[in-house]
Amino acid sequence: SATGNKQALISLSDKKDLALLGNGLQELGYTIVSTGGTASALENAGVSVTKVEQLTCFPEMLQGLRVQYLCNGITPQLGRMPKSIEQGPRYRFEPSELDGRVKTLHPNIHGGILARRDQKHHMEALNKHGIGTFDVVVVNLYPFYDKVTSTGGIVFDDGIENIDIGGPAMIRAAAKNHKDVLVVVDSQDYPALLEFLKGSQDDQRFRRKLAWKAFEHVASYDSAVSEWLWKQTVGDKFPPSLTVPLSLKSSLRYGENPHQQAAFYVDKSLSEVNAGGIATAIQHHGKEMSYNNYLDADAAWNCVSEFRNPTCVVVKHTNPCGVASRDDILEAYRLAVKADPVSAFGGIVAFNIGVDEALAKEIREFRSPTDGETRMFYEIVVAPKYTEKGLEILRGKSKTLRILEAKKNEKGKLSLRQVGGGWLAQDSDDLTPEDIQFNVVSEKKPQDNELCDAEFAWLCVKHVKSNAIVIAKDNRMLGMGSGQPNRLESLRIALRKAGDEVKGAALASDAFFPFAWKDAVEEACESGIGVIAEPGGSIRDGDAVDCCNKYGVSLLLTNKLNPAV
Ligand code: 93A
Repeated sequence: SATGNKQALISLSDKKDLALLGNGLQELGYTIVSTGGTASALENAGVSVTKVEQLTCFPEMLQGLRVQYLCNGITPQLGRMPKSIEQGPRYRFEPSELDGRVKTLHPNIHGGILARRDQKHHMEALNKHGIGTFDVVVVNLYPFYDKVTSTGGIVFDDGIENIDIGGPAMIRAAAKNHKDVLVVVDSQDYPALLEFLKGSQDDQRFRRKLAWKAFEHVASYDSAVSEWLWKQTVGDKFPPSLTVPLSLKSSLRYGENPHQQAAFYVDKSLSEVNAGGIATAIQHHGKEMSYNNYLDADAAWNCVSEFRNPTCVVVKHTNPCGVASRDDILEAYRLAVKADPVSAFGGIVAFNIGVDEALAKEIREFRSPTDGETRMFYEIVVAPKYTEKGLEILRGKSKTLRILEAKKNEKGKLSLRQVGGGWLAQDSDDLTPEDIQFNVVSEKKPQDNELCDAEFAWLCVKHVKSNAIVIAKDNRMLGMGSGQPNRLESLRIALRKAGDEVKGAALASDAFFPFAWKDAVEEACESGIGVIAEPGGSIRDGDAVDCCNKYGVSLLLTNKLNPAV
């Protein structure tokens, strides 16, 4: 640098661990250059700073004056300042959070980042203009994603103001010149950075990895901006913009089969505040998660999250094979396993409430209902939380048992599926029982408890692979049939599993009964099913109604039909 000191450029919106970084760099003899807010925060932490303005000989400029509107005196909203307004009960000024669109966009900054240290004429140019080099650049960006997804949303102008321009420019410049400039965008990398600077060895791999991460940070930022702008253009209408920002979470040992390589990517939304779902689950114990483990855990977590009452779901090969809701979660757990103890063995157990000592003991001790002797064995337990004691007991169950703590999935996420050469996209299926109006089309009207059973079976069948049939009663699954190429076969499997308990139970089917209606609906009625719930929409619906009338069975149609039918 001009002073001969090593220089670090720091400009951060998220000031987490800034004191650690600033003090660490200062101790190592770095001169620290910073933008307004970061400089103040550093000074407060006792670090001496040079302001960018001192280098650029320009004030940070093009400030956005902002104002807080008090609409109806209650709802505060942020926006640009309307012309000629007085501060008063309706409008209150807010100190500007974003100081200036042009702060670091200057040759004295970018020259110092981009100059090639091995090019004589580059260094001569810097000397001529009195520009010092930067060895370290630490930047994170305006919290665009948090702002535009914050509850209530934000006004358009505020979204625009939150698009960071100078930050990405510095990150890109430093990442391009990573051979000589260390670029850091994640506070988790501060300790590694300081360690590296303390050492005497250079390591281009370390630098490249930081540069890779930097470009990834900027790319997902730009995706978030472009998606938001697309939404501002078309509203929430389909099709959405598909620049889903993904980041590598981990390499997996193998894929679906041992000869396939595999990795796991997370839907990265720059903020992890709301991020839920299996991708962000914390693993407290057990063997490394495999590709199939993730699929199964996801299926179990998605299904159990549907229910409001304390519920246990057991999944095997991505299908729920046992589901039960009870006030007493211990009982729910036992009933869920009992639905199909053979499949439950080696399966995934998910709860929608916390696992405490009593539940953990039950999971540890419960013996297979098949022989009454063997302790049940599971691959994974998933729950929203665990007590200390609960965790300790589960850890003691087996070394391998994967214990996951998951947060609820975000609603309204896109569901994507790969096909050869492309991707299919659809809205996620977020319908709740309240969204569904069962339409009674049979002579027999269902009793309240039958209606509850039908709703329960309906929530389960959504998570069973098609062709899907679920039989349920008294808030528990009695049997299910899945994945058969014909519905009748799925029905027979479900009936067989339900056994004698089928009398008066509810049956849900994930699609209408087509031509085989006679066999399927008739077999269900003959077996003693009390109520059938299905989407309807077959040209033979009338036949299904007649059949149910003949047996005195209630038939409910959800009428969630393809608009083209
Ligand atoms: O407004 S900008 O697009 N223009 C700039 O020149 C600029 N320089 C840094 N945004 C700019 N920044 C951003 O300011 C950084 O990316 C960082 O997120 C933030 C830090 O501001 P402060 O230090 O004032 O809190």
